[in-house]
Amino acid sequence: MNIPATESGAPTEAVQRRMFEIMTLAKACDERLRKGISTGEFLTVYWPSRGQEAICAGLGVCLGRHDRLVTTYRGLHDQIGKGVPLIEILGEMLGRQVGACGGKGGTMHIADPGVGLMLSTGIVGAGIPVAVGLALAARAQKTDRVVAVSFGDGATNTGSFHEAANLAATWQLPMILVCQNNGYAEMTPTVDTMHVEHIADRAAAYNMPGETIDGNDPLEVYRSFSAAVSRARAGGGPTLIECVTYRFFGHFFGDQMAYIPPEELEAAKAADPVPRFADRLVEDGVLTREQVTEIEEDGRRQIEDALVEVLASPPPTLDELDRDVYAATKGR
Ligand SMILES: Cc1ncc(C[n+]2csc(CCOP(=O)(O)OP(=O)(O)O)c2C)c(N)n1
Ligand SMILES: [Mg+2]
Repeated sequence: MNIPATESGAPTEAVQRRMFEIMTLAKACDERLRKGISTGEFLTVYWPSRGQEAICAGLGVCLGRHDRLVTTYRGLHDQIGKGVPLIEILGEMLGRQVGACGGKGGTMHIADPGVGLMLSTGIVGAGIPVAVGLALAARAQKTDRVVAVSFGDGATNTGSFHEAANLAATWQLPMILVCQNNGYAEMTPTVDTMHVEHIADRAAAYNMPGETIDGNDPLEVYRSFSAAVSRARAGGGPTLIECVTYRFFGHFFGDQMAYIPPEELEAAKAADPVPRFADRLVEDGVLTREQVTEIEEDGRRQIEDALVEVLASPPPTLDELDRDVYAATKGR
């Protein structure tokens, strides 16, 4: 979106409003999906991003349309932030022709290069080397494009992360590595799988800047992302940003979450980043309570409108089976 910041580097009121719109839409979309799945209205698999909305708001306003993003199976909020149309997201999740990949990819594999969402992957850590390639291409093509890659805490234990971080730093690529540390990898607490207190400290091994931030505070996310994007765009190389956050609904929707201490979940939900940001915007005079309600209603309306089209769209036909699988070669 690239709305200019104020002179102090803080987001303008227009940026703050936009961030709240993105967060609200991501929250409403999550709620609608969970309702649809649990009532049997439609069938899909879903790895909920509810609770992590401040991060996608930062991506949404700090990246321009020409910048690129790589995300994961837990990518609904990121896809919304990057501007993938709701019809394409929901269409793909529900396996319909109107989906971003014609309904053939499903929830884990949503891509929309037209808006810069290059890949969502189900292979933990695998998006980071792909982002290195995209950043290398951005430089080779002499663009000022920045590539952001979003991944979890668990992904930073993979070889892919370390190999990619090494190359990104060695080649000083225009990247931001966004770790959404939600405290768990599947059912395993992060603290059981690494001996560092802060994932951002891993950046030091590659001599790149690393920062741990409150990933539930959109203004903190904005400050950190906008500085990293400006640095990357100006040729200053990559940054690792650890956004500390929480996932409210476990690994997948339907996860009983028996491994999560109830008081931990309760405390996280009490600090829900979406209503917290709404309160702050009202307090700061950026929005009125009525405007907050309007934005929430508008988000829900956008989702219902998209769903009408999605549910009217058929699944892919059989002759789609090998389309987009092999490269089309001239003369064949
Ligand atoms: C290479 C690979 N190893 C294991 C898995 C199984 N798996 C799926 S999600 C996941 C946890 C990843 O945790 P994290 O990176 O913290 O992301 P989060 O799900 O919390 O967003 C694992 C181990 C996988 N999909 N890919
Ligand atoms: Mg995690």
